[in-house]
Amino acid sequence: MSLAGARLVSYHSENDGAAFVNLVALPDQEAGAGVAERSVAPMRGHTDGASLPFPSEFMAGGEEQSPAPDLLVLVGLRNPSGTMTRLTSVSSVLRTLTDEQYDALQGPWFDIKAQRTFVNGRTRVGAPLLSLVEPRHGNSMRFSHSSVRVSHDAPPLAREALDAFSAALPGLYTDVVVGAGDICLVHNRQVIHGRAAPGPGVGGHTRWLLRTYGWMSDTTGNQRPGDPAHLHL
Ligand SMILES: O=C(O)CCC(=O)C(=O)O
Ligand SMILES: [Fe+2]
Repeated sequence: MSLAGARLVSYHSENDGAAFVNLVALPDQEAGAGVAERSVAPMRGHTDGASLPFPSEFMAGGEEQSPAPDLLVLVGLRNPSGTMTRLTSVSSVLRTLTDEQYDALQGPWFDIKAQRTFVNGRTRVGAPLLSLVEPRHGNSMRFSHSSVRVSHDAPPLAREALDAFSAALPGLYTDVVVGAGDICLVHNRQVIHGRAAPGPGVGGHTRWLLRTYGWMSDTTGNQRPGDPAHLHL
């Protein structure tokens, strides 16, 4: 993390603030059918914590929750079947859009539901998906196929832009196998990530990654007094 100029961050509202989370196939009996099913399913492209503020929004004040992670860190423990992590740069997707679509993604036209793993997560309403004003972060995107909808008062161009962005993604991924001992750092605003299906089976030799998040040095969040340095609201 420090080689990347970053520090570890976790959120009270996700996994009880755990700094490291197991991405591993979960058994029905322990996790419940829905969670168990998702743990072995493919994930379409997204950024993590998409409903959380951009750093610029947090700095402007009035935000309860801390900014979304700058970095997603995947640590491979085992991946014998070579399940692929799928990555594409936001800029390569944006290049396929018209200027009007690109502008529309920066408008307050989108509602973003909280990621399932965040408890009591609020929907962000009437917000942009693309920000060009994040310090040191260039084109900054938040996105999820399932959690982003156009707001009711959005112009047709907003839907067109969202549809175009979503449709361009599948053709642009680079597949990376995060194997045992690999550490994959993903810029969570400049890169869209997803994965192929880890496939059936629990335990034994099935895929197991650890996931953690990072912030770059100039990103700040909301802390409770007495909490460990990495833990934020
Ligand atoms: O399993 C993976 O490779 C990625 C999982 C992921 O993106 C997530 O849990 O948000
Ligand atoms: Fe993710």
